[in-house]
Amino acid sequence: MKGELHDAEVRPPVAVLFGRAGRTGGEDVLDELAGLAEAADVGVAGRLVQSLQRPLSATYIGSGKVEELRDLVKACHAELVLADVDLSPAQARNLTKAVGVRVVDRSELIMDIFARRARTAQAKLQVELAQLKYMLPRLRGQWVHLDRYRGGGVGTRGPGEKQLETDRRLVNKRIGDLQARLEVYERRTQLNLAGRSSARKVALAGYTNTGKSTLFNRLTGADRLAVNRLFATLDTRTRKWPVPGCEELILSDTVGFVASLPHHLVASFHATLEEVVEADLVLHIVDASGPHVRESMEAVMTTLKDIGAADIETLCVFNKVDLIADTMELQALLNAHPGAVVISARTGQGLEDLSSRVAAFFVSQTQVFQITIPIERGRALALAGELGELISSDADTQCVRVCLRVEESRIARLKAWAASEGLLLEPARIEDGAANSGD
Ligand SMILES: Nc1nc2c(ncn2[C@@H]2O[C@H](COP(=O)(O)OP(=O)(O)OP(=O)(O)O)[C@@H](O)[C@H]2O)c(=O)[nH]1
Ligand SMILES: [Mg+2]
Repeated sequence: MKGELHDAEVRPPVAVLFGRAGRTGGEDVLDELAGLAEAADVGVAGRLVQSLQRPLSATYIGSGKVEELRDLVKACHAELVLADVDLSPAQARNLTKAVGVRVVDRSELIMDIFARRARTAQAKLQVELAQLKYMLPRLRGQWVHLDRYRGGGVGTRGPGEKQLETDRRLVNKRIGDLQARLEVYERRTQLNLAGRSSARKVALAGYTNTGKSTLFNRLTGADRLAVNRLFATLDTRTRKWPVPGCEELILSDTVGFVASLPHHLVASFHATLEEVVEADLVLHIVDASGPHVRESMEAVMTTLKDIGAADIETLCVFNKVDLIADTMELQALLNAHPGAVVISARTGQGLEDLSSRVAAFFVSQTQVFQITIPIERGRALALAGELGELISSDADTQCVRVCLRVEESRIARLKAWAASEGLLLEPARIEDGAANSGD
């Protein structure tokens, strides 16, 4: 089974977009869904929004609205409905029956896009796993899902009744299979991360299309795909990022987030997102020129929490400032996020500032110590150098005094070692005063 759903012989289907009205009640609440539709190669023929207090358990929307939706679908000759909500299996089934064309919910659409974009073997397996888990409770009478899954595009092909034969048991077996294969990748990722334990790890995270890959390319000299479309990146890439004053720093570019990212998808992409979870510092890249800055930032925070990265130090980075004409708007953003850095990955504006902020962060995570080592203890001297970065040394006829910059995570080890060797270890200040409080 493959994740790639594109079929050259099938012309792109057209859809009616449906969603719940936001506070303004305008159709612009569907703009993001339209972007997602475009990413899935689906044309948009019409839009319908409804203000709805509480969804109905049977059809999500009331019978009057169902009729309106059906009429709009007919009038636009639409072949499917894309709903900007998550539907229960029963709701999707009932709505599909009532409207007369397939009703695809937000989760399914996002998984479809991921399936199209997945290029690496791991990403393909991850998407397939998410799709199967999503499909499992929907198998009953849901030949359309199987059909789509088998390569029919988003609701473009006729049903294949015999696909009903694919039953729970087979799907479950396949899920087990995929999980086993993905575990191999997971172990590999763990090994890679362990092997890089001495390097400082910075991860780019943020809403889709905010410029993470563009920034990654600029900072590391890579040539990742960076294009104006949703979910351009689905795998993780890591490269050295040369930052003055910061030894061995590696940067990861990874998959973008979106509001209500399907739960199964987040779970499946666990290994890919591991780079974020394992990072020492997350750069939260925000498209400051976008229309819904606050909402998308919240969605990113939620996802970071979901993947267990909520406690990682995060630096907010407002990108695409070259597109902002209204300085008041930018100022308002900065007032709301005082520590943020303002950049343009396109023009390069602010990148030096970003580097120095990152370097300063890592310096703040270290302390400087002075160790006094008797001159004849050459081996101890060499070992000290392995526990931290040597800043200076000063010798007389008896002793060598070395100043070491030590990461917080290694301080306990350094102290234990010095005690066991009977060496004098003291907090130190360094001349330029940049690093250490000395207490
Ligand atoms: N004007 C402007 N455009 C930018 C800037 N940074 C990125 N872009 C554009 O924004 C679009 C998305 O850029 P990407 O780097 O692919 O975004 P991404 O965050 O990696 O997207 P995903 O991989 O989909 O999550 C591309 O068309 C970029 O050229 C910027 O600073 N200014
Ligand atoms: Mg990208």
